[in-house]
Amino acid sequence: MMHVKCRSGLYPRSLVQRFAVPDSKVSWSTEYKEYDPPSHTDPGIDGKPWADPEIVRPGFTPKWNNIDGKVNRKSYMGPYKIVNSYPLNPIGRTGLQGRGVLGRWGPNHAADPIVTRWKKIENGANHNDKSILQFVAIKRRDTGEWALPGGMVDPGEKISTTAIREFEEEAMNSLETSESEKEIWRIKFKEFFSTGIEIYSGYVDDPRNTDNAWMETTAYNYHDETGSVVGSLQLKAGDDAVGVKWVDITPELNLYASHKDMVNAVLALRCK
Ligand code: RP5
Repeated sequence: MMHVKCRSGLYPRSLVQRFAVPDSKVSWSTEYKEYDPPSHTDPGIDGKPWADPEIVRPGFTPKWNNIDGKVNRKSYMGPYKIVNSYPLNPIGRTGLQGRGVLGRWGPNHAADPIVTRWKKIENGANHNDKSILQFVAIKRRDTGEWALPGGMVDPGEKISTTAIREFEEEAMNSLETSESEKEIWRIKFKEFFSTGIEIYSGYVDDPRNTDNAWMETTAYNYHDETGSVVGSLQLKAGDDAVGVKWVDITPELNLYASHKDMVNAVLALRCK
């Protein structure tokens, strides 16, 4: 995987321009004497409970490449290097130092649910068209792009729990749903969400990545073969999502970060 979306233009939520890194200079093993990226850490993350302090802060002794209390500082990409006290992006240069808007130095772990069904053909017979696989996409509030309804793993949280929680928050608006309604969902979807298949685990080409902080995810596929479980669900955008819909998986699809690669992996699994 090469940096594409985390190597171009202005850094999100800022006026900071990334240092332009050509394809041939992304790898740290390629010498690049002129490399002089700006440093940026969004002031908005300062003091947030989900964010690390500055690296040089007395008393901050992160256990790099380890499980650090409830924070997982291990990378799926193998051991990352620490250079001058700072973790180094395992894929290479991004044109920006610091943490940007990410909370953790080093890997920031997320989980992504890829909920799929066959497209419904409503011609009276109401059957499924098994040549077209659909997945639930949300429209992100920050970039306006369509994306998987994923989110950050809470400290100590089981990753598959994050994937399901995020689906409920972003695609079903669980944060504004009554407890009694949620209890009905839990019974209805318990079995469905226990059948997830891990599709991907690793680095994400996320526009928020920097040389010292980056996104990693585990993506799970939950497939509704008959379309009768979540396939018939009323979707409702919530939390950080401003839209939600079933989307056909086609070659033209354009998604946030490297989500298209994960969706394509599900397509390959289901359409073989
Ligand atoms: C992506 O950012 C992950 O794949 C996941 O979809 C998402 C998590 O960040 P937030 O949606 O919580 O901002 O890299």
